[in-house]
Amino acid sequence: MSEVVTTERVGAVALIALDNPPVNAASHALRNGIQDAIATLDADPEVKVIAIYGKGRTFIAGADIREFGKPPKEPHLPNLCTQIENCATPVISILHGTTLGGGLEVAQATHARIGITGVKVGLPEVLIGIMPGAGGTQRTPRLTGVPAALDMITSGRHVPTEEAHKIGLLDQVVDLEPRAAALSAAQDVLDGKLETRRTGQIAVTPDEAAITEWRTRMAAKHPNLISPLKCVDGVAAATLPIAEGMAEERRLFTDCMDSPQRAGLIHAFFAERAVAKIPEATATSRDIASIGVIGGGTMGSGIATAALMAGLPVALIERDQQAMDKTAATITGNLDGAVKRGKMTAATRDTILADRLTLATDFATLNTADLIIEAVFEEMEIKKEIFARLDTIAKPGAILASNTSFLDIDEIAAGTSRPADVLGLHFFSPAHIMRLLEVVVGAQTDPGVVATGFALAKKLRKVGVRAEVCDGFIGNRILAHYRKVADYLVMDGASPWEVDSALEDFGFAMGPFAVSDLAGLDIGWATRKRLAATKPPEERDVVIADRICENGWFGRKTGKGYYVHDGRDSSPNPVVDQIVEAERKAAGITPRDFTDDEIVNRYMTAMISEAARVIEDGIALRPIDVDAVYLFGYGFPRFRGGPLFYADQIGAATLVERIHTYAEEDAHYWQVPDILHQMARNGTAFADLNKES
Ligand code: 3H9
Repeated sequence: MSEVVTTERVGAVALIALDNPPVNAASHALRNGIQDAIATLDADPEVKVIAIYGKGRTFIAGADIREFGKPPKEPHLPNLCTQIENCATPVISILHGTTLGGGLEVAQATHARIGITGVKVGLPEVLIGIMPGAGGTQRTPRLTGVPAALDMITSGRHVPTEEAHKIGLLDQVVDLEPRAAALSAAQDVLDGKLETRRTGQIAVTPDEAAITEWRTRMAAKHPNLISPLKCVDGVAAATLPIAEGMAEERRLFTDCMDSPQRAGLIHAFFAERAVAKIPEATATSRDIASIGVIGGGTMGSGIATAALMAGLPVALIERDQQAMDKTAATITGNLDGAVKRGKMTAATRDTILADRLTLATDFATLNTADLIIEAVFEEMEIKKEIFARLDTIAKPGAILASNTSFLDIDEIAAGTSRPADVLGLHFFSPAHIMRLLEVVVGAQTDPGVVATGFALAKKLRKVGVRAEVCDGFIGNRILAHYRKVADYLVMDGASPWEVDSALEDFGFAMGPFAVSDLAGLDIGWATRKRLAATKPPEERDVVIADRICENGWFGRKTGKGYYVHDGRDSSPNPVVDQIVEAERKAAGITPRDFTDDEIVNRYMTAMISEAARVIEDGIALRPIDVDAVYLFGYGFPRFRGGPLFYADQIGAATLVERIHTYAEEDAHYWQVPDILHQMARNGTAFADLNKES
């Protein structure tokens, strides 16, 4: 008997129970166990119905993703599904939890599906760079029709119970425990009350118009991805007899599996989960039942909105009535947006605003808050003053957090009598939407406080990533370094729009100059002024952005920056060409051409170099943490897995070679990080460092 699959006989009914925690993934052991159980039970003349159900939190949540990329072991899932469908004895399945991917495909191959109230079903393969590969593209349209199948398979969305029943994926919905549901439904089959049928024998009504429409939609929505179109091709093959359609699905599925996009997207899936594995994970976290926020600007309002949406009461402190009114309007606007996006009802928004949000000017309002997040200007002196005041009013055990994006948390903590209760919680704008939360751990931060930061991230449905103290922590420190290379490329001959377009083709939603225009050029201008005195003399001077700012052009908010903005349309600002030309002339540079590959290679090599130093300095726990920061906070293309996953695709030796070549032009900027040298020498990769912890 298999350890993960057990069988049980109750009269003429045979039950197959799956027990492969945590999510009953269809691992080799599980597939083997089901294959043996079905073969044995089908051969037993006394068994009249077979019912498969899952123990634990879910029926099968899909193929075991950890097995991808390794040599596949028999029985393969599509063959197992065919074996189930062809079984002479009726087989039914009981679906609960999240029945996804290969799990739904197994269920579709059974002869009837019973959903337990609350079950969500879906085919999320497209989200990890593949497509359903065990009959999902063939059997779904047979059960739901072509348009519903295309919607599910190309979006990967989790379909709720009622809808799944309505579109034909579930035959019955019951409110029972899985084993009891299995026995009850099996009895219904015996009593002729539940019809069983082979899905593969159902005819599909062809719908060429839907196929064409989805092809166009997917090509427009995901220009860089291969799997969404493969999903459509798979569904298009469902009008073939089942065996032929399955063969076509296999061919398309293999193309996806062989693509580097699959590896990148699966790395991103695991990155989201790996970052929670921190040294403080076992520390006892503190209860957070109420939150205080200081400052109602864009960040403070966004943080308050995120907390309110997660069900937490928030007290927000502003300077005066006018500022409070502005904050109230911003938070209301944020919540209106959530209503528009279908994230909450208008009634919930009204309740939140009436019952959960308190606006005040008096710091004493925060004396009952469990966690207070300061979100004011990035000025050390102002922050210190606020923390000193908080120290006098916050209740014992309250956590004091700063939303600083680069300042020294230890210096802020040192100004209080309770440095162990202080940490950094660096949110990303807009804070109620962006998923990243850097949890910045100071030298004296209590492990329980760190664990609470991660618990908060989870409650806010964010991805918490542990960072140690340095200027800019993980994300902004790396950004401050590689962003310079975009300016160097422009000084040396590329135009800002060539740089943007090359990086957008690589997969970034926006290029660096378009991002600068969006963020506001005045922000970078102020930072450059602040850091001017600390700039090493060897560092190249690029003042193009300063010259643009001197015209009063700060990007989108002033209508002009690198681009001229007209509503949603942007076109290159011709004056920028003149500024660039003048600056090149002043620096004695003869411009040269850069190919898209050259632009991407320099930009990515710069990003990887600083990311490597962040690992070297212990600012991030592992390379996968840096990947998560970039995936969830900086718009890094998910299908590329993150900067250090991408670095491994290039290889340390090639990166070292590239840096040496670039250093011939600028030896100050282009220096090989020690860790990269070592990897090149030892033939190791960043992935090896992920395994070590
Ligand atoms: C597929 O089925 C292909 C077929 O069409 C064809 C094949 C031929 N495999 O997310 P959680 C781990 S492709 C291995 O924290 P939740 C996860 O890493 C697959 N491991 O819990 C974590 O491990 P750890 C299609 C998996 O309650 C632990 O389980 N299916 C898998 O927030 C708990 O996960 C999918 O893409 C897996 N398939 O969410 C579903 N799934 O504790 C992917 C999870 O060590 N999974 N783990 O960090 C999910 O969407 C969510 O995990 C789920 C649970 C909704 C199931």
